[in-house]
Amino acid sequence: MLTVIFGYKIGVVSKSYRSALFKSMDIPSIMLERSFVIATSFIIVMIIASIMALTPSAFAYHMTDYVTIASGSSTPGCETTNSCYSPYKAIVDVGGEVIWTNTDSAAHTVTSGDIKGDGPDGIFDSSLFGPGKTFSYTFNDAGTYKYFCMVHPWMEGIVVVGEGTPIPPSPSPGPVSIDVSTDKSSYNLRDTVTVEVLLSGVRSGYNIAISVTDPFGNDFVSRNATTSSIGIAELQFRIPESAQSGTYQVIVTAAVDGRSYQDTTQFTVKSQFNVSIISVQATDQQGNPVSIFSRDTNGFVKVILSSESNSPSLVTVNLFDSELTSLGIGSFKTTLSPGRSEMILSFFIPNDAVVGSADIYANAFSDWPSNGGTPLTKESSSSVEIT
Ligand SMILES: [Cu+2]
Repeated sequence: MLTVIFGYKIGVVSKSYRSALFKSMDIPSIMLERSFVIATSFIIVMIIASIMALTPSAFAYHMTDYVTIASGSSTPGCETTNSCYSPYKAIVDVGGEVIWTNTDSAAHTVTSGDIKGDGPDGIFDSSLFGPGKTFSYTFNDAGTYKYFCMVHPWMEGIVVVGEGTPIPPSPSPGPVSIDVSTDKSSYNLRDTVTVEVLLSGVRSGYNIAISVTDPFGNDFVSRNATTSSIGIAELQFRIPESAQSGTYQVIVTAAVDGRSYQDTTQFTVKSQFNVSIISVQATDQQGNPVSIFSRDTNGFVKVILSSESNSPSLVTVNLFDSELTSLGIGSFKTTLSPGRSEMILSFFIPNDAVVGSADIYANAFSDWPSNGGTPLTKESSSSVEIT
């Protein structure tokens, strides 16, 4: 390798160092100048040989180009000298890669498109990348690509790929899709819900209908939001203290080119009642514990609950004989005040109740489940002997 280079480069080096590197295939090999000082040439050739050894792809130098995002480009001014992205024009062959390095102290984007025209064209987009970070993109289609910074719209640059100029084929827009998500899957009362919708495959400025229904299916939120330049629409709302706990449905819709697109998600709102059942017990009418209920008489069940706040509650007590036949259900709808609450419910024990051990189950709900109520606490149970 070294001898070949030595053989034809001696005379060339003195003419153009650069052309020797890039046009060496076309150089006639007879251009030797014997008058040239061999020793000097040898040193130069050795330098060239070592450069080539260090950069084996020297002939493919168009495959990568480097752009620096200039320090201070986050304030206007650099655009007057086309130096926000430096160099302003990057050049690569088809299949080549451009690597941008952010040397500024602010975050920037490298976003394809014409900021003075239609904005982002979707061919490439770094999204925000911070100081010291890089972004790279490989260009597989010849053309001249404009790009800019989404947050500093005075920052512009171009990439020329291959012979340049032919307008790059407009990117096949991806299939249109809509995706909705919430920032959390479960919220407490008074929390703020952030609904984010991504409409991909189209440009910005679409209206998204965002509808939220509560556990009863009633409309809770019904609004429109407009997609940003990156196709995102966002909506925030707060869950009022009076809101129903349970599962909320989020439905988003958008119309694109006469077709409608829809996505759904759901989140839960947790009750914060912090109700617990302390005890459930068979008692007499005054609430004194008993171990026996006699048939054909009234039995009483005392439930003691505790609550941390004023809590609309439905307390139910179910009584089953030893054959799991329901002997009745008692319920009590009230707003529990903070602290302990005690209630006594009565049951008439029918004549045909099965003698033996009967089970008592106590529960607390925010309302009847058929009205959208949800459990406030775990079920509690005890037993009583039926005679
Ligand atoms: Cu920027």
